[in-house]
Amino acid sequence: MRTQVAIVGAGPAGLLLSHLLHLEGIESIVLESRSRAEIEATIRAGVLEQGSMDILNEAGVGARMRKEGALHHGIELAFGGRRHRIDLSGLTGKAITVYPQHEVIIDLVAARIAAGGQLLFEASDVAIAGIDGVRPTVSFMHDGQARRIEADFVIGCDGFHGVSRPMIPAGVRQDFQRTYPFGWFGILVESAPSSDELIYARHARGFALVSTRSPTVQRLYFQCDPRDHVDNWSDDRIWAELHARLESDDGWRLKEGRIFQKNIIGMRSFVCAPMRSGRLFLAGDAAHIVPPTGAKGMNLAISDVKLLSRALQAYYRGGSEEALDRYSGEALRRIWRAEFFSWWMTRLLHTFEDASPFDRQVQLAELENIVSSTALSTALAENYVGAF
Ligand code: RFL
Ligand code: PHB
Repeated sequence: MRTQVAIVGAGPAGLLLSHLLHLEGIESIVLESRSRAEIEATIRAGVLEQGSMDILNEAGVGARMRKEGALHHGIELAFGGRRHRIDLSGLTGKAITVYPQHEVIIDLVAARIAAGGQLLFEASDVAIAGIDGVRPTVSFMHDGQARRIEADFVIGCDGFHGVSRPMIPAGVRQDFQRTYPFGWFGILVESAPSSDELIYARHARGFALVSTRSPTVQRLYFQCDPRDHVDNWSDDRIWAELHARLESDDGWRLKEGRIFQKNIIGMRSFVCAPMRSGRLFLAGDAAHIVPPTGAKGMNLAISDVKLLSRALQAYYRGGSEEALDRYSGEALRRIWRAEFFSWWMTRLLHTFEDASPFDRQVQLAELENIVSSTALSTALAENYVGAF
């Protein structure tokens, strides 16, 4: 098989890149190891920055997001028994949309298929070769047959555990990382929303987050031991923990409902630089990971591929590799700012076992400072909505 751009991975990065290239008349093939049903049902992110919404709208895949997504103009920070609103729109002129990642995936898959795009699901043994030449290849197994794609470029959009990043030689690549000594316990609940806006809560027992998926399904998280098991957490224990962490002086109370999914996720910060080796480019989680506290992961994947699609467009229009040469540096500048914000929000809101009583008081003082200063609230809001 022959194509212009071979894309490994059908997450938000790979699917959107393929669609953006298609809109510019550039041909691509997307290889995905999982089935369509699986990628369309995996519950992950929920928050889209305005810039991400703009990109999805411009790409013509935003109709359902505009209809079913919930526009949020603020978030709340809860600590010391009180909730404090950060007026995202008032402070930045921008908003966020809560629209689940798997719905973005459903919309992108439908758009690719409607446009006659080549999407190969359940591809296994994916191997990339020849990235130092002008005709890199991707070989794989599909429908019991060994297949090979010859392309001009290979784009690794295969997430943190994919096969692309290890292709960048160790001598060239620098990995920056930090793992956190806690994880998030996430649940999906059948109930009406407890709050009109997301609540990020700092409590002596640990962090908690009240998010939403739809008018009838809610997404809640609480800080936990990353080695813990969901089986250790009965529904009653989960509700008791969430009520304790979200206790409030003003009579507000979290709504309970039927819990129909429980999972534990680890937390890490990670950046690989450069995001390129020869004709191989990385985008999204394949190159960088943020802890979910800043809600940045899917947004970074979207902004990476926007940049990369423009660079590929410049190449195919005029043959110049200049924009491709600038891709890694330009993407990394934005990525590091999001890495900073996600690390900072994580540090601000979580309980650290080794924190001294002094550290805990300073953490509370920092939160007090943020909610009582327009300058500091604005800085948080600008980072949260991605106003840079
Ligand atoms: P993905 O989504 O991981 O997609 C990679 C795809 O590649 C496939 N793959 C392969 N295919 C072929 N061959 C191989 N060898 C392959 N290896 C892997 C995989 O099956 C998969 O389909 O990466 P992508 O596209 O870069 O997108 C990144 C986002 O998914 C991720 O950053 C976000 O989900 C992170 N995230 C959040 N981001 C936000 O912007 N806002 C949020 O509110 C938010 N909340 C979250 C999150 C991530 C979470 N988890 C589970 C880590 C909340 C959670 C709980
Ligand atoms: C989510 O709804 O899954 C979500 C929202 C905000 C975050 C992380 C995850 O910071």
